[in-house]
Order: sequence, then C-alpha cells, then structure tokens
Amino acid sequence: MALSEETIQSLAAKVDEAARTTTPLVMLTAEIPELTLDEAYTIQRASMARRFERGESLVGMKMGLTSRAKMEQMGVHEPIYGHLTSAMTLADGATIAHGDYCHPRVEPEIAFIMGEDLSGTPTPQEALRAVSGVCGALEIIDSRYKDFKFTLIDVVADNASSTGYVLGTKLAHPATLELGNLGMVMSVNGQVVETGSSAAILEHPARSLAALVKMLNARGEGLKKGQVVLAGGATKAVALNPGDQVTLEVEGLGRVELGVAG
Ligand code: OOG
Ligand code: MG
Repeated sequence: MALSEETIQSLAAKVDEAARTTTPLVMLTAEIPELTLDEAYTIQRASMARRFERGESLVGMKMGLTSRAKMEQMGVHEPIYGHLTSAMTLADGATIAHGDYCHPRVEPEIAFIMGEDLSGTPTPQEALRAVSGVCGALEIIDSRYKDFKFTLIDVVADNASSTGYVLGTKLAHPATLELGNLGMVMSVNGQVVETGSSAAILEHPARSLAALVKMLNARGEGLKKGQVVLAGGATKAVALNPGDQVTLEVEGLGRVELGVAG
C-alpha cells in the first residue's frame, strides 16, 4: 500500500530535523519495512522542500555509491543521487567545526559544472557535451542514521548523506583531460590515506553524469545550466577528526583543501 502524503511529510520532517539538529536517527525502514525506493526519493524531495522554505537554494546534484570501494564500504550496491544546496557549499581551504556534524566523513570526488541544461536519457558522451568545466572536489558526508549504517532506501530518504562539498578552484574543459583515468590522492595531515582513479567512478565519471540524468528523467526532471554535479567518491570515505587537514590532488586539476576544527 502506498504511503500517505501525511506519512511522507512526517518522515521528511524526521530526516530534516535529524540533519538540522545533528541528532542520529533509527533507520526509517526499521519502522516501515515496506518503504519503496520511489517513496524514499519522494521523502528526499519533501525534506529538500523544507530546506528551501528555510532559505536554502538548490545548487546541484550528487551521485553516490558509484565506485566499488564505496559500495563495499556501505554494503549498498546501487548508485543513488541526492540534492546539493547552498548551505552545503564550502570554499576551497575552508575549515569546518567537527561539532557541527554527527560523524563526518570525507570523500575524493570529481565535479562537473553544467554549461547547458541537460535532461532525457543521454549517452555519457552526450552528457559530457553539456559540461563546461570539471574540477576536483571533496565531499563531506554525514549520515543522519546511527552508526552511519543504512539500507538503500534509508540513505536515499536521507538525501544520500549529503552535508557539504568543496570544489577545487582549477576548472578544466572535459575535452582537455583524460577524464576516464585521472589519478586521485587524498591525504590527511600530510599522510596519504586513499589513492584512486576517476576510472573507479562507474568506469568513467561521465557515466555517472548520464546515469544521474536518466534517473532524474524518470521523474520528469533534469539538470540546469550552472549546476554542480558530484560524480561520487572514487575511494572509501574517511572519518574526519578534529585537527585534520585534508588535501585532495587530482591529476591535471590541482589541489582541494579542507580543515577540521574541534
Ligand atoms: C552515501 C553517500 C555516498 C558517494 O560518493 O558514494 C556518496 C553514504 O555513503 O553515506 O556520497
Ligand atoms: Mg559522495
């Protein structure tokens, strides 16, 4: 039986309040095991509507669980998407306060800046033609569920754990890079913690972009010119601790930095 609008709204309020107050939640599926993936995306949108009412605006979208390393780390083996809002945007070199999060983790990512609107069911090559710039990015994820554990349905309802992102300042046109195999090195306090390649992201980040557009199309939606898209972590996510200084280096795209205060 489909969930009522009232239940959708109350579940959206639950994940939104957990995010707003950084109070970890019990998984929604523990109470409603029959929740479907489609309903989870409806809850995600209803929770975004609450943020927009508070003055946040939509700045882009993210894909998640697009690399084998991430799928295995989380035990969820299907790519998902989430919404990025203005309140999640951090400048390169920004310092976050650890206390503002439940249990933050950081991921090395590739970001796209859309040069044109994009909808429908494009091939990866067609999707890339709508991109005006590519850069390295660090994503901060902070699941609203206890112990950072969830099912596919729960993480989708929770906007794919989206919390913050930092874009590198060096933008390149996709045609000038070998986007399908860029080396990525993430360090914390000068020590290399994860190494990978953009090839880990569904074999090519453009495939992640095309998959996102296709999933949005199923709801009659698409991407807009100027939006940011994160293609998904290329390696496992790494827990952040107070005092951490995180650096990501992406071949051809320079460095991205993030600090963590107590
Ligand atoms: C879900 C979000 C995953 C990625 O890049 O794979 C994600 C999570 O792991 O909490 O952002
Ligand atoms: Mg991510």
